[in-house]
Parts: sequence; C-alpha cells; structure tokens
Amino acid sequence: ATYGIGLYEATYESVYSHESPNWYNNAKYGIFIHWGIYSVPGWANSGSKEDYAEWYWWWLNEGPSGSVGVYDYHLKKYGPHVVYDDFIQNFTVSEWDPKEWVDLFADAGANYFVQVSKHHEGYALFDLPENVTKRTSVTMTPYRNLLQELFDAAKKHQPQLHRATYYSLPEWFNPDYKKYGFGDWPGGNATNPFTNQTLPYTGWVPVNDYIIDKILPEMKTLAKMGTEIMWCDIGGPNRTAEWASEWFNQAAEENRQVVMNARCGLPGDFDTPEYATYSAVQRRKWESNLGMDPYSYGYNRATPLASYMNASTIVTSLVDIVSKNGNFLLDVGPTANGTIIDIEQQHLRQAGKWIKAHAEAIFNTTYWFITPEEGDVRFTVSQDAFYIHTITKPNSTLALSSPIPWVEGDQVTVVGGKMHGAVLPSHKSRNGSVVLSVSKEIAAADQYAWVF
Ligand code: FUL
Repeated sequence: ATYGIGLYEATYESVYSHESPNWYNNAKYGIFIHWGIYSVPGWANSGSKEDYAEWYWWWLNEGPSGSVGVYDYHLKKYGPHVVYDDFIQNFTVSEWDPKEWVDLFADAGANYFVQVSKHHEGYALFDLPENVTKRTSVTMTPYRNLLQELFDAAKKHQPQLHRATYYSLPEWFNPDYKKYGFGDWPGGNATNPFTNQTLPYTGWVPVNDYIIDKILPEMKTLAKMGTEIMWCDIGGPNRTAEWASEWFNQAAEENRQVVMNARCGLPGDFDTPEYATYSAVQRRKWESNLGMDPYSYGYNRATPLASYMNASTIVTSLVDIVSKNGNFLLDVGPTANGTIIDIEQQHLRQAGKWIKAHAEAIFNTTYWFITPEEGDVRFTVSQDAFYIHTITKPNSTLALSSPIPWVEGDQVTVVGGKMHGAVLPSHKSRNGSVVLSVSKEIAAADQYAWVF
C-alpha cells in the first residue's frame, strides 16, 4: 500500500504509522474535564485508587456488596426509588459560563483541554442524530450542546488552546452494548438495587449494531466538530482503523494535525498511564492523567478541600512528567451547575503564574536522554538551552553527576522568578560533577521548582 500524509488507509498498519504532532508534543499541559450526570450525586467513599465518583452508577448497581459505599449513601440520601437517570433533570448547568472555564485554562498555563464528551454512563454532551441516540444533553436537560459551546468559547484562546475530547466506547447499561460486553462489563440494562427492577435506558434508540450504528457515527460527529485529540476509553471491539484513517485524512485536508490516544482499541499515538506517572524517561510519547482530587476525576463532595492538589504539586508534577517525555493532563471535576470549585481555580491559577514565568524551560522542550541520578533534579532541552530543574529548594551547592552538556566557560543563569537572569558560578569538580553555587537569594527567589 502507498500512503503518506493525508492518505491514511483503514488498516492497523496505516493508522499505526501516524505519530503525535509537534503541537501536541510541545503543548505539555492540558486540563481534563469529567462532567456529566455523575456530577449530580457527585459522591464516592474515596479513600483509595479507582474509587472514582464518576462511577456512581456502577457502584450503585453493584448493590449492598459494592465496595465504594454508594448503595448505603444513596439509600440514605435519596431513598430506594430515585434511580440514576432521575439525576438527568438535575444536570442543569445553571451557573455555567464556558468563557470562564476557558479563561481559567488559559490562566492556568494549559495549552489544551480534554472534555469528557460521553462517559460510561452513555450520556453525550453533544448533539447526535436521532437514529443514533437521544441520550444527549441536547434532547434532555439541559437541552444544550455543551461540547459545542465549550469549543466555541475556546476560539478566543486559539491557536494556543487546543480542543479535545474524551470518549468512552462502551456504555455500561446500554442494551445494545450487551452483544459486545466483556468480563466485568457484560452490558445490558441496569437494575434498581433496592427493588430489583430492570431500569429503562433513558433516551435509548435501538440500533442494529452498537459499533457500526452507534460508536462510529458518534466518533465521526466528534471529528466533524473539530476535536484535536481523540482520547478514547476502553477500546474493546471497534472500527477505529476505519474511523481514524478518515479522521487523519480529513484533518490533513484542513491543514490540521490531530492525535489519538492508546485507548481506541489500537496502539495510538501516545500512552495514558492512569493516576500514575513513569519513574524514568520514556521514548514513546505519553501523557499522565491525574485528578486534582486525589482519588476521583468526577466531582466528589466527600473529598476534603485540603486534599486537592496544590500549586506546588501541580508544578513539580509538570516538571517531572515533561522531563520524561510526557504531557500532563490534570483533571478537574466541575459540579452539576457548571462551576469549577474555588480551591481548584485558586491552585490552577497559582501554578499558572509559575508555569508562565518558566515557560521557556517547559514548553517547546524535549527530554534529555537520561533520567538524572539526583533524586530532585530534572532536565529539559530546548533549541537554545539545557535546563536544570530542581523540585526541592536547592542547597548552597548543587552537584550534578549525571552526564550533562556543560563545558568550561558555559554560563548558568536563573530562569524565572525574581532573580531571572542572575548568573550562578559553576565548575567541574575533580570527580567530574558539574557543581552550581546557589546563593541564598537565588534559593529564596523562587518556589515550587527552581530552574537554571
Ligand atoms: C478510566 C475511566 O473508567 C475513569 O472513570 C476515567 O474516565 C479514566 C480517565 O479512564 O478508564
């Protein structure tokens, strides 16, 4: 087969030959948004990994033996007759201003956002043809094309801010998914765990084939809307090669470059460790996704405010991830009325100040080929400079035994903060380490991370 840019074919090999584009590799920092019907109850007895609040319906459906406490919580708070789909009418987004969101993302220093367009609950935040589904924010509360509104609002920050979508291929309780259900995810209708009644799937439009008549048109709609990253989830059975080749070709015709994650059922362009980071440099492009909430992507009212990720952790995570060839996708879980809680906003903006002041050492950089031996040190490289980061306050001397491109006569200066541009004396020690002398003023002039 002959294919090249703009000429992808619907085969595994052709789609696999696609690579993450420079804009994505250089963007480094994005905001993940988990927002849907689960934001209405917004609760999980989180205390450990994967007790995600956006899984409320799943936990509820598990019944009294469920592990996350949702059954008891639901019974006490709502009683046995309120079912998950009753929450749809409360997803009012009454306070939502998409312009405020995108301004916040820009202030945070992020270069893209990934909006959950449909999670495992099957409620789509965008418009779809009536023969595909009516389980959308357009045909039900709040009767708005939320994704389109957010995409439109983001235009103000283009080309800086790229627009992207998370998309779950399976839907837990869609009757049409049953045929493709697997393992723990058998598909088929949910039941009310208190009454054992089988629950209708609100907005369901029966289709012949879940993959051809549901997933495919939905993913095509997202492509048409101009999504720049397809952040699939739970690939499973799929027609991704067919879809992605079309999408890549379409983007090329429009002079755009798009990127697909590794969860569409194909290897994709980048890996997505979940609530995790790698400890060493990775050659293949990757993106860490972490919540500001320590255990949940979706809004969880049970989370103590003090445990949300602070500016220091945002910055040090970003530096760490970028130094290893990763991007950082930091998640916020807005409430059902459309607000991003204050504590998240504050910390994002605080971190944003640091990120902007040190932008040259983060964005448009690549990783250095080795993971540094010194625990708190990280390296990035740009066309003009080699950057040394330390994610704890440096002592009076910083000795680097890792191989770095320092030669006699090179000047080391402070990047960012109040002492930006100040020169640090540096020399090579007998044992071959590069030693930087860090004055008290220089150490005191920055916070979160120090860059030279
Ligand atoms: C997972 C999902 O099950 C989580 O709820 C979350 O969306 C995460 C990013 O991907 O597979």
